Amino acid sequence: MKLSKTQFRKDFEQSLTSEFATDVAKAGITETFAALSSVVKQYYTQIWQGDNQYKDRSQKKQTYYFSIEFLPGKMLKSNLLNLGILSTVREGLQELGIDLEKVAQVEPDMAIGNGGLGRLASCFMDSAASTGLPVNGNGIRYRYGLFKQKIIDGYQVELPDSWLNNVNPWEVRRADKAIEVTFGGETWLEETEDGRLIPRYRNQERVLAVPYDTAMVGFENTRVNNMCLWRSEVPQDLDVKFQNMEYMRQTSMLSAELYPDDSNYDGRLLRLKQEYFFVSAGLQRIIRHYKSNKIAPIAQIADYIAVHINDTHPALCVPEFMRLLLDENGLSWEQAWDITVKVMSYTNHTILSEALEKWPEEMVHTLLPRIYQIINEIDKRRTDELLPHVGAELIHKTRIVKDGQIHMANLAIIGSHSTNGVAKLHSDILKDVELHDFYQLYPERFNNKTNGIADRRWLQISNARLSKLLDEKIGKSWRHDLVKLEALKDFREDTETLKQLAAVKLENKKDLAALIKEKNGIEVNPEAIFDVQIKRLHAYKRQLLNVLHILKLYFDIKDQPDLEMVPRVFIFGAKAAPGYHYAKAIIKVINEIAVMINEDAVVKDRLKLVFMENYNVSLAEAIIPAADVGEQISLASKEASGTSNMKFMLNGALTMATLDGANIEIKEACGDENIFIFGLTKDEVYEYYKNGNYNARDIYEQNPVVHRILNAFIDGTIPNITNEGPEIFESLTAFNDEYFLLRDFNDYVRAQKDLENLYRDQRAWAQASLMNIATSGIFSSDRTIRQYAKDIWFIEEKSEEV
Ligand code: CJB
Repeated sequence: MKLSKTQFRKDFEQSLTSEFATDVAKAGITETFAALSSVVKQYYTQIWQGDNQYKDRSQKKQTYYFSIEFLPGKMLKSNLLNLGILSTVREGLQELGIDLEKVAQVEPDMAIGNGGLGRLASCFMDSAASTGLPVNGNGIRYRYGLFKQKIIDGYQVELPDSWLNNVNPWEVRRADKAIEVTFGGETWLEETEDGRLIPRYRNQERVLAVPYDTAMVGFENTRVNNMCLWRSEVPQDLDVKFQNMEYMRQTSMLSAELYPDDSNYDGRLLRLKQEYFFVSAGLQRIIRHYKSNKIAPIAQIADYIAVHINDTHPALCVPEFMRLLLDENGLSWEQAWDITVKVMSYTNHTILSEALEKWPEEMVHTLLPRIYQIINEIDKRRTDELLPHVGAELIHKTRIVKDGQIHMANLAIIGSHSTNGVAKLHSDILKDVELHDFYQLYPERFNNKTNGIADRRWLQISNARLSKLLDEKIGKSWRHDLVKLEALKDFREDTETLKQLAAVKLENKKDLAALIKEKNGIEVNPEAIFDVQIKRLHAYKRQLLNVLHILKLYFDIKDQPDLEMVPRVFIFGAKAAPGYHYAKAIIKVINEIAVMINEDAVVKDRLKLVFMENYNVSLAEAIIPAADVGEQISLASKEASGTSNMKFMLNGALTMATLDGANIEIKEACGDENIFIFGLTKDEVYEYYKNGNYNARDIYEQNPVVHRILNAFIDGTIPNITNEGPEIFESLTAFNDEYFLLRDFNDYVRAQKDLENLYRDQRAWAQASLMNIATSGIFSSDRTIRQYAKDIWFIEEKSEEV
């Protein structure tokens, strides 16, 4: 949009006056943020309304992305950038003596997601709007988002994230569009006069779902999509017999809290209720909109909408959509099923068995009686249909209802036309191993969509220095099409550019060093290698392997106090699920090792270990631009894709990686010489599984380096880990090291040595860094979302002329 500084200042000052009865001189920082965000919202509401009208008028097919998590982070700068007014507003505020960066800090992170899955959903929201694709989010407006992590005495302590305390400036409550969702009670089928069976209900629990819409503003275009988040409330006309505090409590609990488990199935009734709550409300709203717009008869709805099931959490979309078509719109089973499969598509994000959702039949039966009937009917009809053609064993293996449980992945695959993995390797594993039975039955449904990242946030906003340098070198076209970064390759031999790149990195490292000093009180040397592992704490991600290597370096120094090495700062950021004991033990151990190393005078500047508390999107934005190395060291086959790996690459960090997830595609893109690869391959891991011949204890006994490092966990070398030390020691020795850390240790040390050697050659390092940036274009989520649009959803981009 077009905006002059004068106009902006006028709008902003007016907002301070009219909304807060104050002025620039007197306004506090919270008021300043509120006034500014209110102005920004006014700027985009017209575009939003216009785009809504365009969507209604053009009646083009739209996608609804159902996700139980979103992780947008802060939105102020992102909205300013996408509206094309970031620098105007920055300068306008400057003239008023206000620092935009300080104001932006006030906004709480919108953290209604746990990690990669939620962040991907938000990258997709940004990319869909920015590419002009009509994709709308559908989720839950949790009152409390992901917990805030405090580190106290080295331990993780969880505090509530009451992000809505100061109201959320971006959302619009749409009370008029509230929808009722029902649970429990009894249901039976009654025959109508024309011979149809329709369900009757009694004693149901009624909940009101109120939508809160948030604009997803496209980058310098006229597209604004919607992220609809549902809040649970008590229906106003509730029967008096239900009007009690317990009912109120139960109802508000539905959207009270995000489950803090990442890649882990919890199995609690409230979670199942949450799943049905946002699925039912979302689908009802879609159908209501479709009908009120008189788009076409309901039987044609598959030509106008696509519904995406992001992981299995919204898999109830399948039976709920069936229910709405059958019971509320009078379609036949065959018609309804045909439409449902056409409308639905599903993404699998993990092969970890502990993440596979399986709900006890009894629970589903009691909570969702009609849905339970429909699921059973789907399962029965499919079995009957396949039986003449397929062996009973294959049918059994792929059944939705078996062993007293409802298998949600099976439901999502059977009830949709597309199942995709999130990186090539992961999609292959789905086809060949994890979902092979389904692949045999429905090969045409399986496809890959390698993840991507919203490069606007992860480069333009978070790394202004690098963005500016790129503009100077290759022009600005990369801002609209990330693949244009390829042009940077021409500067690979240009000493000036390499020096400038290194200078940008150094400045970013100085900023991060200042932040570390402020938050952790630790002085780090910006000339050291900044080696970073930031992600959820999970055994398969192997933060512990990184720790073992750090201990090796520490003992090397202790053994040879004059050892010459490139100084390193190891930086961690990670939250552990509150109930994940082992992960919390690792956090404690990292913090105790940090004290041990950072306070050891012998170490001097050579080694520093920093655990940054409360890792979230905003912290990632501060850390990634300053990283020299990104650690992506999961056991091969376990990390479906990873997305921080792409963010590091885009910001010129080199990757230390196993051949897992999207690391493989990163390696293919940047070239073998610009990445550090180590460890078992996926096939080697499977070979061990097959033969059962891995023996971690042997490695501990036979490798003196490993022996000494592991002993440090139990012999008092690392202080204050009386409980955690033995737990970790035993996981690696007595319990045979589930994620093969000891097997990969030597090769990891070797790769780390290679990395150090390359860093000694600053020119070669800068060249490798440049090649990473230049080849990162394919990891834009603009590319990913376009592939979903073309191959799965069959939706079109809005052309700007309309
Ligand atoms: N993932 O964040 C989650 N939570 C889950 O429950 C399952 C998977 C992650 O999804 C990301 C987005 O696809 C992947 O990049 C990541 O590998 C996966 O662990």
